[in-house]
Amino acid sequence: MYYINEKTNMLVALLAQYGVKDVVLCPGSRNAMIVNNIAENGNFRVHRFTDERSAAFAALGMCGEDRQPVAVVVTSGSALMNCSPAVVEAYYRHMPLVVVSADRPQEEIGQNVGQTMLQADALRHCTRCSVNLTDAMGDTAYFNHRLVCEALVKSISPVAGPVHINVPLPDVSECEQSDTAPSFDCQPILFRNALASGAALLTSDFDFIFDDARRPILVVGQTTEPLGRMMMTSIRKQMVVLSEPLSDLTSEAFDGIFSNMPSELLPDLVIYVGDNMVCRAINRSFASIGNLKVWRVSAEGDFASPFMHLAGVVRQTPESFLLQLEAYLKEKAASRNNTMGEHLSDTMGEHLSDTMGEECFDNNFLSAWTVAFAEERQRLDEAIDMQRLSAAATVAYIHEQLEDMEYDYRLHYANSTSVRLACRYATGNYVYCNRGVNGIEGCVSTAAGHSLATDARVFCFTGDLAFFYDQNALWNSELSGNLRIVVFNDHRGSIFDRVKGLAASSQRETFIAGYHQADARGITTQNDIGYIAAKTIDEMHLGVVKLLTEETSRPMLLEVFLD
Ligand SMILES: Cc1ncc(C[n+]2csc(CCOP(=O)(O)OP(=O)(O)O)c2C)c(N)n1
Repeated sequence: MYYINEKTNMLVALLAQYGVKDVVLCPGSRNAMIVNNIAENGNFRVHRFTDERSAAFAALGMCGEDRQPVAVVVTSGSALMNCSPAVVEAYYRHMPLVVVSADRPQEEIGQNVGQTMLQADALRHCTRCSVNLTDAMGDTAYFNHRLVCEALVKSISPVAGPVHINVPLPDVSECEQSDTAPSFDCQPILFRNALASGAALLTSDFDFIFDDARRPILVVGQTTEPLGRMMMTSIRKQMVVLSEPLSDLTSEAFDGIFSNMPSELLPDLVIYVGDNMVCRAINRSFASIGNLKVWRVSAEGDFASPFMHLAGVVRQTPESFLLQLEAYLKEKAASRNNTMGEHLSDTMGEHLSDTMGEECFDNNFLSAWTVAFAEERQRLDEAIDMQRLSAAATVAYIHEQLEDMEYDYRLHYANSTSVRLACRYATGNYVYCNRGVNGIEGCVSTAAGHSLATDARVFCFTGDLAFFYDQNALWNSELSGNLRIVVFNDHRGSIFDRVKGLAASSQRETFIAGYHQADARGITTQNDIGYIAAKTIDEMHLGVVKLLTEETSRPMLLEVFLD
């Protein structure tokens, strides 16, 4: 007899798929479903121990034989804590001990229900990974699957050690039973530690990642420094790249493409490197693709995919991975070129090698995206009326003027509308932004700090709320003339004008968008900062030229009034 419980079935399937052979089972009713289904499964060597402390040490002893993960399954309450001496020992001995604890549903914790305690993360100081599955299944199936995969992978890589999987479960009496073994269709998330010495990716690894993908997309999130321009240009010739100026000097604006995404632009494989993306629409759009595979590349080997569908993780730095990817794509294009080259004239051959990605993958995919990028560029450029004062016109005008400046500069864009404008109109540049958690509180201070660390001019573009929030950035006599700030003052957080679902709220302007009547003049006077106000398009043009060209010993600020 088997219990039919999705979390249990998924856990048991993944334990087997990740090669767990030995499991130590401890008595209890909350863990009975897991214990029963593992014992019935036939893929495991099962062992009985009543004392959980002893059980966990026994599992540790089994790990010692070949340093493969061994699981111990305990019930809820103090049973888990009894595993802790063995877990601490395993931590300092780098042994892959997998502790699986059954738990009560969250609403019963701390309610004086018997055999309950706060089990989630109870062992976090002495585990390599500690995960707490959610109570719900359905929509959260992907989430639970990712957590179990992550824990099992981290029991052996990059450094072996104990992990804890806490599994809230219903009462066993509420669970359906069946005589047929549950079949649970789930694949393990693969992990490749390409940062380990001598573990660089091989052609065969890339073949494996690309598998039979026809419509691959490389998504590049924020990076700490700009990626090599030549490398990115070369990759773009072979495959579609979605990136932003927060990582890539060759980025193409793409946000708008997602507002009405045609199905022929949807990928079947996403390779995701870097950190957060500014564009949010991409997450929802890709998450909804049924047969998508996502490969994550990061130096930490994190299991992060805002697009879900995680199929594999490569632990590698973005720059090294991309260099290897570039070489792989070139090699792939060249080998195809060689086979076809015999039948082609030289000129044709050259042309072909430039666009070989189209041949390697789906014929039309790269060209469809090239057209989409071009149309989006045209749409964005046409959307700006350069004769009417707006934040977009100001950003576009500044970037036009900056091209003529001979000095070195750095660009900081604050969170909210400003950084979105950067993704549209600052392409070709590298943009700094506090995108780690998207806070508006320190954007000006970060730019001010940067200006103290470089002789280059540091430009900071910010909305009014982010600016007034962080006005103390300017309360500093050390700042000098290389800091130049542009404040877009529309007297509110105007990003909320565009949030669907807020339009009907009569509290939107006052409480949600933080309406105010302040301007920056007083702050600049108090802090000895040069001040320029622009209320018309002509004033903006003059102000920008002054901001870009005037030599001063103290920072300057241009405030563009937009309402
Ligand atoms: C510390 C912090 N508090 C609140 C928020 C939520 N938030 C996001 S955007 C925004 C409004 C920003 O307004 P503004 O700086 O004027 O930019 P705009 O979009 O109007 O150009 C707020 C309050 C946040 N991101 N960070």
